Amino acid sequence: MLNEKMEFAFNEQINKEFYSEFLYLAMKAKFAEWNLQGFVNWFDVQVQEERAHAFGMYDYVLERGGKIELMTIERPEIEGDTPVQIFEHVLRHEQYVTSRINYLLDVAEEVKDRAATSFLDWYLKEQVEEESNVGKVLATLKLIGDDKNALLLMDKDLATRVFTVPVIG
Ligand code: OFO
Repeated sequence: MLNEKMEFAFNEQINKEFYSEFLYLAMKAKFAEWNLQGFVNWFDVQVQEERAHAFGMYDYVLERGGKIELMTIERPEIEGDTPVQIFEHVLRHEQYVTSRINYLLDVAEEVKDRAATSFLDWYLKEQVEEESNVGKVLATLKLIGDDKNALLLMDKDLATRVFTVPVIG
């Protein structure tokens, strides 16, 4: 059985993972407008990952005998209007998500839910990977600056990213 505070924290985080899916869907459309199809693919993989993160927690709450309370998903607002600014926003967003996973881990510790701690460790490792991936894309974008040919080469490279169903927990 899940402690009430832990259950609420999981439900909030499920909402934030779905919000991440929405945010990246909005960003995907922005890159589609610019016809940067490799970036579109990158965001498409990101969208699928966020959905998997949300469902991972959803299934876990049910597995623990908890109650799912779905919350309203906020309208996504993209901060910025250039690839660099958008990836700066992605990085800020992922750093925020990392802080939220740390909060869930704090709650798990507070209510002495070791099973939840062990489950959430997967999310913490995933956040390290998320921040690192986004950081690399951002660094490359900053490096290429206004060079359109380099941007197109990068776009080609991002087209190769594939989604693999994560084994969560
Ligand atoms: Fe779910 O990791 Fe990004 O937000």
